This record gives sequence, structure tokens and C-alpha cells, in this order.
Amino acid sequence: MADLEIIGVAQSNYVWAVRIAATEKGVPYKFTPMRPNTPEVGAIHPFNKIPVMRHGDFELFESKAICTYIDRAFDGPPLMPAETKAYAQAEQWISSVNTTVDITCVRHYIVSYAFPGTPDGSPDRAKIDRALPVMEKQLAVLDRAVARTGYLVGNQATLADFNLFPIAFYLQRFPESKVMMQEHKNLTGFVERMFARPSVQATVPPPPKKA
Ligand SMILES: N[C@@H](CCC(=O)N[C@@H](CS)C(=O)NCC(=O)O)C(=O)O
Repeated sequence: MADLEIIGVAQSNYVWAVRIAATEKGVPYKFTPMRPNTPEVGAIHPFNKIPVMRHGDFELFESKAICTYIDRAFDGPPLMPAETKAYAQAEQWISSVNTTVDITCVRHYIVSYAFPGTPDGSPDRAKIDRALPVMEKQLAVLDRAVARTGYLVGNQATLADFNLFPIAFYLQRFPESKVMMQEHKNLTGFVERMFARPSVQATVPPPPKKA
């Protein structure tokens, strides 16, 4: 069978999560750097987003679906808990992070620094300021969620943690979120613990190229 191919931009939190998942599973893969909104990505993803995946003649889009495929198609340590309630809790956190935390922390806040779309390229202050109070609440929730065991579910890392980690990592890079992260010691500890994992060390994205 052909190698797994993961396609996207290394710095994307979702691409990083998928690469961590493949590495945790012990699955070798070819990484093909490719931006969203390109014909190559659009040929796989109907909304032209990254990551996308190819395995032989099988193609897939959406990070969670890709991670699930990797978990089920290959031998290796399970990425999701076996027990039903813990499995559902991992699903719960993936869904919630992707539909709530990612929107505020990445799409509204980080993107307003990294790709502001302002006439002079300066950060989109209005959008950042609107995101901050919502982020405060979300980070407090996440801090409480990892307080007991250091992981979102159970006492070992699951896909829920691989999915959250890139977002929490990037939040340490921007001014207001860096301070917020420092105020949430459980979440900071989570980032440190995850960052030390070989799967994360093997997939740390290079700094983004200057435009
Ligand atoms: N729900 C999707 C989200 C994918 C997504 O939003 N990817 C971003 C990069 S992190 C993207 O492709 N953005 C380009 C765009 O929306 O035009 C997933 O989990 O894969």
C-alpha cells in the first residue's frame, strides 16, 4: 500500500494535530506542503481547507476524520480511549475545541495578528479586542479541564490532547494570550508536557516565512 500523504501548511494547528496523531500512531507519512485555496487542495477538500490526506487512491478531508482514519487503518497505539464514556468525552473535547476554542483563539485572535487583512498589515485591533474576553472564559474552562490529570480525558494523552495542543502552544506566542496562558498554570503545564513528547518534537513547524 502506498504511503500515507498529509497535505497542508505545517504551521496550521489542524495540520500539526494530524501530523502528531500519525507520529503517535507510528505511521510513516509523506508531508506535502500546500496552501489552502489551491487547485491541489480543492481537488480533495470541497471547501478548499487544510489538512487533506491521500492514502493510495483514498482521499479524505477534515482533521478529525483524517485522525480517525489513521487510528483505525493502521496498527499502533490507540489514539482514542477504549472505554465508551472516555471515548465520548474525547469526542466531546475535540468537537468543542474545534467549534468554539479554535474559532475564538485562532480564527478571531491569532489570525488577526498573523493575517490581519488590514490596509497597512497591522494587527486587527478591533477583532483582537472583541476576542479577548471570550478567550479569558475559554482558557479558564480548558485550565480546569486539564487540572486533575494533566490531560483532557483520563490519565494519558489522547487525540483530544493532540487536537488542543497546537492551539494552546500558539497562544503562548501572542501578547495578550501569552499573559492569559501564564495565569493558567494547568494549561501551561499541559503545553510543556505535550511539547516534550517525541511526536511533537518530530513535527514542530518551522517559523512562518515572511511574506
Ligand atoms: N474543520 C476543519 C478546519 C480546517 C481549517 O479551517 N483549516 C484552515 C487552516 S488551519 C484553512 O484551511 N483555512 C483556509 C480557509 O479557510 O480559507 C478541519 O478540522 O480540518
